[in-house]
Amino acid sequence: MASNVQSEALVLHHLGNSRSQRILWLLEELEIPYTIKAYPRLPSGEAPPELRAVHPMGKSPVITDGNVVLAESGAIVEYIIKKYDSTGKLQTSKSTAVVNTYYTHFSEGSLMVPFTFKYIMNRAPELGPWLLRPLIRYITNTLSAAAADPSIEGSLDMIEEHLSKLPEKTYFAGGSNPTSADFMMIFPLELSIQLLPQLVDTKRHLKAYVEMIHQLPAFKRGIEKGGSYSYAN
Ligand SMILES: N[C@@H](CCC(=O)N[C@@H](CS)C(=O)NCC(=O)O)C(=O)O
Repeated sequence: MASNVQSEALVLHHLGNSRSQRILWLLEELEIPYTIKAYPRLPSGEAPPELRAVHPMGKSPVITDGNVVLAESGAIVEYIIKKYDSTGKLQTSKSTAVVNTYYTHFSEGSLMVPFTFKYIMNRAPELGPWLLRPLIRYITNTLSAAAADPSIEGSLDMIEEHLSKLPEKTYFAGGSNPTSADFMMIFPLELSIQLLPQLVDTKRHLKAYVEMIHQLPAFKRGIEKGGSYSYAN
């Protein structure tokens, strides 16, 4: 084991095809002991009520670690690195720290916001009366394309420019090791490739970055342990 910190009590409360995959990759990078408690999604795709018993938000990821119960993938990533990265392999340097902080928080604070809007718009028709569903679908598709896609496109343009300035095969913050920004950014970049391929098509640095992460042994082990994850094909 790479760490001598006691972490037997660390449990990842996991949903397939979710942001929880970020935490699996991180835990595999650190090679610390942990347990996965997997929850099946409801037929609607929502998290089952059992997750609410772990944390009031009822979403994944959540970790329990001794007395600590922590939700929010960004908070979890920062907590785990702070507590368990005893060899310093996931730390930033002075020159990469600010960029790392920015992208660690940009991921959920900005980039995931329009994706969440798209997800809600996509689900809205099935919640409406059957007869009106085609009309609702038309409206939600229009809103999704008009309100969310331009925002995602702007973010992806910024990311492509950022990555294009980094030497090849470096991580998001510009160093030679992954840092919290990588664990946070991979998920929305995978979503972009899967859901909006037309926006990513010409972004070769972004695609090369995602491909580099997908080839990492720790990332692959995380995929094997997590069960279902359809964003890394
Ligand atoms: N901002 C939160 C979002 C958590 C979240 O929305 N998780 C989704 C999976 S990616 C979830 O649990 N969805 C099921 C549901 O909302 O019922 C984070 O970064 O952890």
